[in-house]
Amino acid sequence: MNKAPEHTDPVQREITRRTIVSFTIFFICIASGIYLFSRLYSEPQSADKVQPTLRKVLVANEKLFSLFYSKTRLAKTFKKSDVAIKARVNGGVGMEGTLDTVIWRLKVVRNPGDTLILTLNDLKALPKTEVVFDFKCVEGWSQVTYWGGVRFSDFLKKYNLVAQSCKHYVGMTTPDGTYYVGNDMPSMLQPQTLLCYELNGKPLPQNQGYPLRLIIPVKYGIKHLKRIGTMFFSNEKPADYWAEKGYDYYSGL
Ligand SMILES: Nc1nc2c(c(=O)[nH]1)N[C@H]1C(S)=C(S)[C@@H](COP(=O)(O)O)O[C@H]1N2
Ligand SMILES: [Mo]
Repeated sequence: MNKAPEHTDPVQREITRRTIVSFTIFFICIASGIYLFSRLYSEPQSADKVQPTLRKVLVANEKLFSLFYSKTRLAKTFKKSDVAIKARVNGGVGMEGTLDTVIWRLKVVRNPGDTLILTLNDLKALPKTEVVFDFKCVEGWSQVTYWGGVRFSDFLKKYNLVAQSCKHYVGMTTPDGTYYVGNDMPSMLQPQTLLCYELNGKPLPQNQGYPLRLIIPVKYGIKHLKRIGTMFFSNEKPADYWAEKGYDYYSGL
């Protein structure tokens, strides 16, 4: 009689064939996903606490993004009316106690054994630049904030730090040396990067880096070192607090 017409119906046969193919592909994808995931997570972590494969991806990203990086590309700026009423405070490493500008000095290591020593007034004597931008923390929050200080590139020019500006990196540490960051020179020379001494037109609060902090809008918050003590220049990547804990060294936006 009319038995099993689906075996001979070409449409039905095609549907069956496609269903089998789809499920096979589906299971292959799931299986390879599980395989790759377990391989990645069983990789021994290297000294920087990241699996070597993930580190390779971060390094590749960094190379790719630095190809497109331009010193003239600006971070998006905002109007002062967009500024958050209360600037959030985050991260207190190297911020113990209060700091007095009677004793504080900025130490600029021009070369090993040759350190320029500056007061806050020396920096305030330079032209002031302001920036209102969206400050982003890797923890997942962001806030429009308003900062003022000396453009890093103006500072280098004023103090004739020409040879230093040819180095690949700038390192900074808090006076007690417990928080430290390294930033690449192209990002430091970007015109919105400030040696910053003001928040909302007033001196920085102690917990936000008084008397001097870095503001570098092309980077995540981890790179904006608060309470600068010492600054130095080098062709090797300076030590970096969060990079040592596995975060991306570049941390660009
Ligand atoms: N000295 C010092 N600077 C620091 C940190 C820190 O712990 N110590 N934390 C960083 C992080 S993770 C962020 S998000 C910003 C926060 O700056 P804010 O307190 O002005 O919001 O400071 C950065 N600079
Ligand atoms: Mo952060």
